[in-house]
Amino acid sequence: MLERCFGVHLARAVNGKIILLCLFTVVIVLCGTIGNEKFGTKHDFVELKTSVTTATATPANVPASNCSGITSSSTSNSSAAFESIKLDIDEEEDEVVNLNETYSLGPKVSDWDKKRSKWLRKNPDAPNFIGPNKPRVLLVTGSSPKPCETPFGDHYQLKSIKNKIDYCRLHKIEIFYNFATLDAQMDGFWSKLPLIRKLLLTQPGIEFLWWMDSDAMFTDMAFEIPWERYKDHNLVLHGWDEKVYNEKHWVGLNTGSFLLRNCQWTLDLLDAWAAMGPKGMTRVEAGKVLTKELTDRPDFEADDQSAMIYLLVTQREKWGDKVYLENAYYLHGFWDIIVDKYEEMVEKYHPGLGDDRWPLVTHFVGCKPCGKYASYPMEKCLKQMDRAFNFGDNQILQILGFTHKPLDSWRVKRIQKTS
Ligand SMILES: [Mn+2]
Repeated sequence: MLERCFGVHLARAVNGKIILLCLFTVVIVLCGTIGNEKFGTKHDFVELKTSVTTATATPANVPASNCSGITSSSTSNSSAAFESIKLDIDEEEDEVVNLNETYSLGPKVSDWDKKRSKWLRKNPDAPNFIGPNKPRVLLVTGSSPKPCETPFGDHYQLKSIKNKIDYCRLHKIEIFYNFATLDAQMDGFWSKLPLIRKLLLTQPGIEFLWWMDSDAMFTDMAFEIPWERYKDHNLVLHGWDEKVYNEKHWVGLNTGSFLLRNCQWTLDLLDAWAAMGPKGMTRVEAGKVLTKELTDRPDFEADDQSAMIYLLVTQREKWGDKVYLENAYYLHGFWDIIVDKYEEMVEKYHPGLGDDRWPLVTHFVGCKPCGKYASYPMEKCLKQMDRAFNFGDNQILQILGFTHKPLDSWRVKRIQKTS
């Protein structure tokens, strides 16, 4: 087919390029992501170690899945497939990385607290607290600028954002949905860093920024974050002190859903965190350090979660005081230990608990409905994502007098009045 379009010679050259690119991408994809981020409460940890070791085939993570651009060397000859490859070639040419430059997230900002206070004084109509112990919060999430590689992927992205809109409306949280790659050097799971920094600097009225992966969904619509608990902290992640500081375990905390305070400390942290992010040699070499230093980490390029653990372990005096590792509820909850229990939860408990009885967040680590590689079978992922969505959505539909029943069904039924 290519021959017909371009002539044999050109087609061969293009084919060669494509094959090289595909091979390169397959290596990146395979190395690149492996089942990152996991776990729920402490008692789940041992049980989960097994799934970590088996979940090692793919890009697990996050937002703009830029690493998932090309699929595999067995890509078909269809014109759609060719189009997508062509797009990637164009991008590849644009992204020239200069390894001699020292990477920076942006111009150094050193007086943010002062500037921000001044701004807040000048803008009393946009206060950083909207009630007692109720900070103004911006939830940030996003997905790849390109259409999903699977025909149903975009539908699941839509479900995911609908789910977040519902939670945020109920809890007076603002939302920012990102489609753009702001910094070509910080792609894949690193793309959230430049984005977060920009948003903090352009929205001084925001007190907390809540990052949430597109593969995470709210499953407790009633649970309110215990903001008061974090009044002396600037970063809140799901995790365990012991797992991070003592064991240096690579899934001792999770970066799929976390809270950041808008202040100078956070800008400094982002700078330190970003050091292992720039793609190319930096990220590859940093990955080797992380695998060597962290417990049970598979060998792949540096990821944001491992880098955060490494930063906390190596510079605990500098950052540790302001970091809260939360495990009293599921700021992030690993889906595989949650999804089979939804029916039992409905029987025994009620929304508003946020923990393993009624998880705040169900995070589909290792599922990639938008890409073609995942650590888990696609069918299982989609079924369970539907169930998680419907479990959360039932708490919204109930207000209207409807419910998804059974949980697997997109259909709704009227709730029968028993009284
Ligand atoms: Mn994720």
